[in-house]
Amino acid sequence: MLRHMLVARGIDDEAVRLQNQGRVDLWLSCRGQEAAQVASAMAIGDAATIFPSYRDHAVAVVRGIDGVGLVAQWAGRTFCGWNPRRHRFFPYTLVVAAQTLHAVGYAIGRRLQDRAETVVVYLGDGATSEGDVSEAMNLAAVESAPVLFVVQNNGWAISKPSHEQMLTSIATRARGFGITSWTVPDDDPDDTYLQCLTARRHVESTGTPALIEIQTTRTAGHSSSDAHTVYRDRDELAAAASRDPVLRYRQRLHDAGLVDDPWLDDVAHDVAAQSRAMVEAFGR
Ligand SMILES: Cc1ncc(C[n+]2csc(CCOP(=O)(O)OP(=O)(O)O)c2C)c(N)n1
Ligand SMILES: [Mg+2]
Repeated sequence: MLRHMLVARGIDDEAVRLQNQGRVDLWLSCRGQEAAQVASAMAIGDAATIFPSYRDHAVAVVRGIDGVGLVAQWAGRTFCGWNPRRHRFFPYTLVVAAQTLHAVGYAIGRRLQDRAETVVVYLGDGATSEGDVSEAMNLAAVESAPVLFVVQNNGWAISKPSHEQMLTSIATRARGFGITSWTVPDDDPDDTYLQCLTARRHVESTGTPALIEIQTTRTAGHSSSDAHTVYRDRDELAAAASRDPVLRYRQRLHDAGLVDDPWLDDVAHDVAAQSRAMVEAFGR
């Protein structure tokens, strides 16, 4: 998990630099959400088909997609920088929440083809304010579609705080559709992994949907076109940065003797190679 988190952070940082240089048109950073994304993706494993939103770069990294593939769309080179079938990772969906309907429809379709498979869809807290998500959850529930909804609740839909979007939690709302659900704080990647594993096993063993709401914090703005310090409290942002999940996990594993400096150097070498490839592909 730590390797994937560090690689995702490196790709994100390089994408931000390329955007600042005008080489990439737009970038939506996942900075701070790496633990939520990597832990959930590792728990989900390789077999399920994933329908991502537009910010799930660390999930993509777990699925073997590299920085060049991830940034290609945002540099206007392609509609999708990877092979969705080979990676079992569908193209990013920028129409907020639409991927939830794609996921449920896909799961039902695969069952009709006698090729039932577990499907996972990633979405944000703001997406749950869209009617599409209510339709998707209800359809998944009544059709017993094996879909795991993974919600990253970072507390914001651009500048709209979660508490102005809903009066109860997303996990509670899922139960209203008859969907089993859990809420997990993503402070600890190991806990998130275990909770997501429970959710995955529920979907696999019952063939019914489930929802996991991961409470996370993004320390970057909504996009490279956003000035989030206009609407976010600076002290809260500074506190979040000091609890950075990537740095804390690295420190914890290092202190426990689970990773050492040569291992970290090896990961840094991978990160540098990805950065060079991205600069080569988009930097001129
Ligand atoms: C259907 C639709 N409405 C509005 C938008 C503009 N928009 C893009 S992202 C976003 C907020 C989504 O928030 P959330 O689901 O919490 O995801 P986050 O950006 O926090 O990861 C909005 C309103 C859009 N892309 N699609
Ligand atoms: Mg959000």
